[in-house]
Amino acid sequence: MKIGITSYPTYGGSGVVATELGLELAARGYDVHFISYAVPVRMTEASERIHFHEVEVMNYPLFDHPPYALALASQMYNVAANEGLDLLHVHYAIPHSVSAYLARAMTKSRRLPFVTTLHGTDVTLVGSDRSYLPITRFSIEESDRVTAISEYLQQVTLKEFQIGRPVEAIPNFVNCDVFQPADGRCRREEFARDDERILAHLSNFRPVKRIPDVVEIFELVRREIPAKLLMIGDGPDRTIAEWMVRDKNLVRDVIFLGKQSQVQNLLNCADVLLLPSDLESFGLAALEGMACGVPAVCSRVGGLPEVIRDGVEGYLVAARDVKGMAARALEILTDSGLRERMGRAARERALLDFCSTKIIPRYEKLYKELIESQ
Ligand code: GMT
Repeated sequence: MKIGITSYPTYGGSGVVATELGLELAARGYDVHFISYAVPVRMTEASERIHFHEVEVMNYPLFDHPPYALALASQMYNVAANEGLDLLHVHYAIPHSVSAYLARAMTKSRRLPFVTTLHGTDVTLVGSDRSYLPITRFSIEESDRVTAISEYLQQVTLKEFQIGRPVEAIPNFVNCDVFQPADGRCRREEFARDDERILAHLSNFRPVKRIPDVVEIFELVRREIPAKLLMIGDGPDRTIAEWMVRDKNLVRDVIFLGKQSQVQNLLNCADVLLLPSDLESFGLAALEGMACGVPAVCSRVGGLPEVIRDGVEGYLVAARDVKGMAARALEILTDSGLRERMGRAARERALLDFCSTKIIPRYEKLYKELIESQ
């Protein structure tokens, strides 16, 4: 089967999920064609079954805003025709599902079906903005199949977005062989002394991630115990975080690591992961930490309760309750028995419910049904 995959290639969960899906499918014998404006961040493997087709956007003085959605639709159409794609699978509705809709309409010789996977802000934020709402709703309604990455997002899409068609919840996944507790893969001594605990945060540092809260939680923890904070990722709120760290005299204790592709090697060093977001439709970082046996302290928002159960694989605390999150992090960090129990539970839950071996077959089934129904 030949599958075209489109996502944002930048540092963000939807791009990571789309790329990992492509790599997993290629490993299972599918021919995967990534179609985007840049090579996706986690596309670190090369093989004869993994192809990349760049979308080039022509710039012209008349265009204040280069028409990326149209360039993407043209490239989808070209790749589908030249490579004989069986289907397109787009991640993040805006503008990818609109481009796929156009590519399908342009393909006259046969039907080129497309699947849209919703990731969160395409529905909760961007899609519900008045200017994008009608086109987003339209392209979701017109998709041949629609999936959402959590039950929470499935319900939001159906109810608040008033989508009158089935939306299947297929949770995000992680490769449990790549993400696993592995002694020695991260050299703790590079970041902390033996008596120091390590907290980690992993995101694209957008305002929704509450980066200042991460620093404040760490400050409260640091007042009580020796500790280090690993800040993995980059984005708009890195500057404010760096300023806060200087202002709070924490420069020696907070390490900004920037965008990393092998995040598992760093998560292996962490004793606890902080994810205090205002909203997460899923919270892929929490799952990646879980698979590495790292408990998380997260906000009780969106789809996070589907990933982390309060008191089992970590703790859920009301969003913006910095003191509450610091207290929960301290509980984990000061009780090695609890930390080990939660870490084991996290790994077990990842193995049981979220490994790629469990989730990829659901996408394969969906593709097969879709092709058979054409
Ligand atoms: O959070 C973002 O930066 C946007 C989006 C993305 O494109 O990365 O993230 C969403 O998709 C991830 C992967 O499915 C989920 O793990 C995130 O929870 C979700 N973000 C939000 O809902 C805010």
